Amino acid sequence: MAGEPQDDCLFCKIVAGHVPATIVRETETTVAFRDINPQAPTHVLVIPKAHYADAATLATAAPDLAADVLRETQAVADEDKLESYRIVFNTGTGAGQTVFHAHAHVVGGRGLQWPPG
Ligand code: D5M
Repeated sequence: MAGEPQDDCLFCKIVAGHVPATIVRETETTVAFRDINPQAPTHVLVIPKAHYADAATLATAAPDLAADVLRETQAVADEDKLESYRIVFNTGTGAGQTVFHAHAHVVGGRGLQWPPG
């Protein structure tokens, strides 16, 4: 069911504390942790604690929670004192989504090219 923890979801396991992560921020509804394969000096993932497969599902089913995630991306950028940064929601395998629990990548701390690959 949407929002319920999924036994086979890596990020639900991080939320539950069953898989370790370098957590940088936590709120009642969200967790932010460092990406295991960082693409920039700051590369943090912000996730809702509740399970939604991707950003589109999250935004439709739980818009207030989607807003919480966005607010936390800002907080991460502020904490790392990023003047410029990128927020990415890979959505679908063709766009590079590999973990099907909605997550925002906060990427910064170096110059970023546009368009992305
Ligand atoms: O992003 C999924 C991201 O999740 C990818 O950048 C690697 C990261 N990842 C995978 N496993 C872990 C753990 N255990 N800790 C932290 N980060 C992790 P996507 O947009 O789905 O490709």
